[in-house]
Parts: sequence; structure tokens; C-alpha cells
Amino acid sequence: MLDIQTSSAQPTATPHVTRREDYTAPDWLVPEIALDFALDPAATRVKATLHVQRSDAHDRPLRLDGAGQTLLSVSVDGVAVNDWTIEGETLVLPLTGSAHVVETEVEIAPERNTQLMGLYASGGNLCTQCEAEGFRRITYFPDRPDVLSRYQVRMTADKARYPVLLANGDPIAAGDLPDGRHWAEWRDPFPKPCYLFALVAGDLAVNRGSFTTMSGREVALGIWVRAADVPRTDHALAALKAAMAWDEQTYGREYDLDVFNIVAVDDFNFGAMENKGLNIFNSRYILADPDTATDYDYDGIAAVVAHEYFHNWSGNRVTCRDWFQLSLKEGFTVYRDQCFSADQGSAAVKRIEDVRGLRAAQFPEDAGPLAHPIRPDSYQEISNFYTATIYNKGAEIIRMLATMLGAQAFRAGTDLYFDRFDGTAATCEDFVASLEDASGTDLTQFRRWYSQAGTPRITASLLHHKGSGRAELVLAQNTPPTPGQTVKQPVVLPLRIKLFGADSAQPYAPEQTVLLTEAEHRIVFEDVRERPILSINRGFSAPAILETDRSAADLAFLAAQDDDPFARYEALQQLMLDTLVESAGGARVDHAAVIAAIGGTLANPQLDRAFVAEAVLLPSESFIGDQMAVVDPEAIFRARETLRRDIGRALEASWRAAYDGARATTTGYVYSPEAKGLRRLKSVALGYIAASGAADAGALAFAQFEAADNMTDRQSALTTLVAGDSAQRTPALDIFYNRYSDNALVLDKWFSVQAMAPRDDTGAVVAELAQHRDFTLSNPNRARALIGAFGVNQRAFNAADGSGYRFLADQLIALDRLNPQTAAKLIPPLGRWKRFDSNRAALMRAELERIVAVPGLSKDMAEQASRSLD
Ligand code: 0A1
Ligand code: ZN
Repeated sequence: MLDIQTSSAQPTATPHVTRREDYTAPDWLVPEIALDFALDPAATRVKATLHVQRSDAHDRPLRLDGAGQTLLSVSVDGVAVNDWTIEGETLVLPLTGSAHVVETEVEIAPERNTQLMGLYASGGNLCTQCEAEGFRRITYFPDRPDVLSRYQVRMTADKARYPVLLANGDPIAAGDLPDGRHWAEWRDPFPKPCYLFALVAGDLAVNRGSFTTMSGREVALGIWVRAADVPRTDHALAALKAAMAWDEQTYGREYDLDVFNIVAVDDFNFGAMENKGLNIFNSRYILADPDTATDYDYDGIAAVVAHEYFHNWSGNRVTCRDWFQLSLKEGFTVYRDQCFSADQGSAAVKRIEDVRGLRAAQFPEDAGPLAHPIRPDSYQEISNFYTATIYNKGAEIIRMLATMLGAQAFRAGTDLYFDRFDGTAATCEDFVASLEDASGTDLTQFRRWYSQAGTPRITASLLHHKGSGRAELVLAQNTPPTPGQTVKQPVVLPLRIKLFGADSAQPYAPEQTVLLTEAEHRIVFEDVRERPILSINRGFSAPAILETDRSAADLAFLAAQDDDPFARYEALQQLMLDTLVESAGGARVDHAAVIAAIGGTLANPQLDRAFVAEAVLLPSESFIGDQMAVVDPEAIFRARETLRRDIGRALEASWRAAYDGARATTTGYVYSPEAKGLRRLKSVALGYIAASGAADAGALAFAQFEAADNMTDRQSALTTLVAGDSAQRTPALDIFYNRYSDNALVLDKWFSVQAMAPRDDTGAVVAELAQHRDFTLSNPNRARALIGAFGVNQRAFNAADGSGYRFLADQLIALDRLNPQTAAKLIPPLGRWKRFDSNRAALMRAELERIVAVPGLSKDMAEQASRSLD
């Protein structure tokens, strides 16, 4: 544990830094391991039998990582030994031969494990989480992803309490024991790193399914949950089957075991985990029925089920050599799940949602104190690197490769990659080299994306000489400095571009993909007879910030005419953004152009309703803030509310027509792209009707709230009511609470809706909710529902008196004692201090300093909080 000196707020011990360039291959391999668990929540005994092999001619001892367990015995080749030592928490064992059998026995206490890493208890069941370095909390082992072993696992447990015993691979035997206990054995034939190990012991019921693979093998599928939740697992099971079929069709990847099990648990630090043949999920990404889950939840479930399933190839069959390569599996797998979701519904809406997510989480990360490349060079605590950069920017990098290579060559590249590296621990370089070899494309410069942090800024300006018919597009790129990386090189930016004629509204030529590789680049178009309008970065083909000199009229034109749905969305967003930034900066701004563009979009019958609903939404307060030199949360809030009100009023009849139209066409809950689009539009329209100040808005929202036959409609009505001050506000919150008080996932929504409310009293309400009897820091979902949601409510969190900062710091200090990983993830809102005025910046820094000074602070938190101060 890091030793912190309270007086100076400086760590006395230098934290250990792991560096990518220091990688060395393992000294000892462990081709086989047998584990024997005597499961008990208070005291579980773990016997591990490791068949170890010296990797080459060296005389170094065997070093086994450990953390937090009690070592009971060590033996080598069947003989108890005591010449081992413990260095820090590492078990060091001198060995003489080239191969030995090493046995250890340890004791651990799953019920006292609040950090939810290793073996822990959740809802009366026992489960594991080993990525990244949790296996060392279960037994002594070389806890690094490049040591691959075949696992055989035996579990014994009380049969009444834990009737179901699951582990990786296939079940091989089970039986009863005399004292009310029973046992089961599982074997996983595929060598895997220990971060993919999993077991579950619990009182679980199963929804079974089956899938026939492309070579005709039958796979038994099982989704394991508490008995009452089985009816909520059909959507996840359907998504799993769809994902299995999609990976065969799209990447030629077939599943490889006879069983595939998923277990849902309520206490989980992330979304889910891809353990071989036994995925463990946060229950929020499994459980859904129309009454308790929104369309958004349904989409999230399908995406995460697919993501974890896709890891079977991109992550498990080919794993990572070391944790610096994390984006090798995560960036690629996110890209795969994004494409899967796009294929299930509206690809345009999916792209819009993904870009919105990237801008909300990753762009600020890349512009702030925690910026890092998708392949970092160093870390103190690897858990802190499960970031939007590794995952979402990582996916954008893969997407650019797919765009540049084209579908066929990209597929040839991934085939080659899977062939070459199946059964091994690979690097990002291995992936890029496979694509390069299969496609014949030189990716030398492209590799900069792996080592350079920061979001590139592109400026584009289009000049036209009417007389000569010549148009010239001047492109320039520049990546601002990030901590530790002051000098930036130009990166490869594939920009999908098209020009439209301002008068004819016809495209000048088919779309082209321009590769911007230099700091500056000019492209000449000949024979351009009418004034051209630039459509650029179509489909968001490059993850960059774009600045153009396009006028409001040109943006309005593109919002109405562009044939690329993303570019169309983007043009309208840019129009709104320009208006909002100007008005937040104090200018008096005319809202007519925005209103007209929104009105046109709303009235266009050709457009998919889901697209319309996304396109007419105003940019978020924090995205507006990202465009300003100094974020002024109050001014942004006012500018946005004023524009919302004006849009609501000016188009009130259209909103009502859209609302009534959508309401009339949705009867009974159907989860289809069309029905989702209508519900979404209905909720957006309701929001604008309320924003207009219409006297009946409260009654309208309450009627929807009460009549709803699904959570999408009910939650959107509640959100609208909570934002306002109607008489129905408090009754709705109470009804919602009482109706769902026994459903943790829905209660999370009750907390979040209040924490995200655009209201003057949100800070006070959130402080009170933290004292609510249903609030607990021990459940990560609940902690995120209140504290996480509050942290992204820009105006409430950044209250000028610093009360929001103090509240967050208090909560994080408390949470850190229980669950450092989840606590450290919630730090970023405090790290944005450089973006605010000096008063707020000082208040934020003071809270970060207070956190850093806490005695016994976790390594996770110490790293994130101290980096946030730089
Ligand atoms: N590999 C998982 C993410 C994950 C990482 C760490 C965890 O530890 C608490 C849990 C899950 C994924 O990409 O889904
Ligand atoms: Zn993943």
C-alpha cells in the first residue's frame, strides 16, 4: 500500500511504475494447473497444483504473484518445502530443475472482499473477477497475460446454499459428499491466461438455449440468474445467438466449446467479463423486460452480450502479451460489437450514438490530465487504464483501418491475424502487421495512432473560383500537446468527403476518401460550376475535431440535403453548437436558423423517426463547454434552456403532432428499430413541449407516466417531470419508488434521474439521497447511479460554492476504502479544473489535494487523483 504523508500531500514512497519498454518474456511457464476449491464465504481453501517449466537457460527462481491471502503450505514435487520467501506479496521459490510440480494451499475470505476482485460474494452467491490482476487474490500464480495454462477445476461447496457450481470450459464430473456438500469438476481444453479464469457457486436458475455452429456442432447455452429473474433473460439469450451467427458470417469465427454459460451478478465493477466459456455479467447487462428496462437498456444488453462473446476470438483465442496491449483486444472488440449493433437496427443512429459517447467521455479524457495513447507507455495501476481511450478511441482506430483497407482486405487481414496468433499472446504491432501483410498497405505512419495521445484538430476550408470552375480544399491537422507528450506528429486521417452544389443540391462527384497524412494538404477540384458546399468527415470517418468555415446557411443546407445521415446530423449539431457557444459567451443570438432546421428535419417524412429524434436533440452542456476557452456552466445552462424553450414554443404544434403521431402508432411494447424510433421521438417531443412552458406539460407527462406499459415511456415521462416544477413531480417520484423498490436496477434509475436533473436544487437533493436508506457505496451500480450521474451534471456539479466538488470528494474517499477501482473511475470530473475559472479551479484542486492526502489511499486512487492535479 502506498504510504502517504498527510502534511505535504505528497506520497513518501515513490509509486511503482510499470513500463512497456521493460517487457521481458516469462522466466517460468505453467502449461497445466489444477485448482481445488473448498468453497466457504468466510474461509475458502484453495489448493493449486502448478506444472511449471523453466522457459530457457536461466537460474532465476519461480516468482508467484499473490495478494491478500493466507499462505498455508508449499510443496515441490510432492515434498513440503520451506525455503521460499515472500517479497512484498510475491512468493519466491528457488527451483533447481527445468520442470517441477509446485503445490500451494491458501485461505481467502470471499465475504470480506469489498473490492470485487478475485473471489467474492454477491447476493449470496460466490463469483470471481480476475482481469486484470485479480487471480493473484485467489492463489499464487504468475499473474500476467502471457502465461497460458490448461485449467482443471474442482469445487466443493454446501449443496443447499450453492446448488450450482460452474467454471470455465466443459463440465466433466460431479457428485455428492456425505456432509451436505457436493462437488463438481470442469476442464477447459484451451490454454488461457489466468485473467480469464472464472468460477461461480450459487443458487441459480437457468434459461437454456442452443446454437448450431457453422460446422454443425451443437453448443448448449445457459444464462444463469436468480430464479425470479429467469423471465428477464430472453433478450440476452436472443442477442447471444445473434452474436454467434454474426461472428461466423462477418469474421468466419466459430465457437469452440460444447457449452457457453453466462452468469449475472448484482455487484460488479464493470459491465461484464469474457472468461472463457463462463462470462460473468453485471446484471444490468442481462436482465430486461418491458416493464423494467428501457430501449436503451435493451440495446446495451445486446451490445455487451455480443462484446463478451466476440472476445472468445479477439481476446481469448488470441490474447494480449502484456497489459499495454489492452486495446488489441478491447479496441477491436468494441469495433466488432459496434458493427454488430449497427447491423441489427439503424446503422446511422448507432453511429450517432457511438460518436456522441466518444465526445462525451473520450475527447475530454484526451484533452485532460489523464490523456494517454491507446497503447500506453507506463502505468501504476492497470485497472485505471480500462478507459474510453483504450476502448472507444481504440475502436475508432480499428474503424479507420477498415475504412482505409476496404471490407475485403480488412477481412483478409483479420483472418491472417487469427491464423497467425491463435493460442498465443499477441501485441498491437502483430495486429497491424497482419493487416499490412494481408492488404499490401504500408501502415508505417498509421502506427502513430498507437503511440500518440490527444485528439487531432482538422481545419478545412473550401475556396471556389467561379470563373475558372476551380475549387480548392485546404486541410490542415494539428494535435495539441498532452501531458508528457509535447511534440506531436501528423497522423493518418481518412476523411470521407463530398461536395454539393449550392443551387442544384446535387453532388459534384461521388464521395471520395482523402487521406490526410501531412500537417497540410490541398485538393483541387476542376469544373465546379456552382458554389460547392463541403460535406466532410462523413460517417465520422476520422476521430478528430473539425473546424470549417462553413456558414450557418451551408450547415442548414447540409442538415436538409446531405445524403450521409451522420453528416446531416453533424451539420444540424454544428449549427446548434455555434448558436449555443455564441449565446453562452454573452451574445444576443437569433434562434431562427436552428428552429427552421429542426422544423425541416421534423417535417421530413423520408427520415427514419429514430434518426429525427437524435438529430433534433441539443448538444449536451458539457459538449458546449468543451468548445469554450473557459467553461461557464451557468451561462451554458441558460443558453441551452433558452434555446430549448424557443424551439419548444416556435414548433409547439409540430412537437404535439409528432408526439400524438408516435403515441398513436405505438401499442404494446415491441423491441424493433421502428418502435424504438417512435418511442424516442415521443420522449424528445415531450421534452420540448415541457420546455416550451406549456401549461398542460405536467399533466401530459404524468398521463404518459401512468399509462405506460414499458419503462422507456415511463422513465422518459419521469425525467421530464423531474426537470420541471409541476404538481405531478413529487407524486411521480413516489409512485416510481414504491412500484420498483424491490428492483435494484430500476431503483438505480430513480437515483440517476434525480442526480441528472437540470434544476437549482439538484446538489442538495443528491446530498440528501446519499443518506437515503437505499443508497449504498458497496454496490457499484448504485454508487455510479448517484455519484457518477451527479459528476456529469455539469451545472449542478460545478456549483460556484464548491459544494459539488466537496460532496464528490467525500464520497470518493469513503468509496475508496471499499472499492478502489470503482472509486478511481469517478475522479475525472474533478480533473477538469483547468477548463474552469480560477475560483472553481482552486476549489477542485483543493478537493483533489484532500483526496491525495488521505492516509492509506489505494494505489488506484493515488494515481488518478495525483495525475489529475498536474
Ligand atoms: N474485459 C472486460 C472488462 C473488464 C475489465 C476489468 C474488470 O474487472 C473488474 C471487469 C471487466 C470487457 O471488456 O468487457
Ligand atoms: Zn472487452
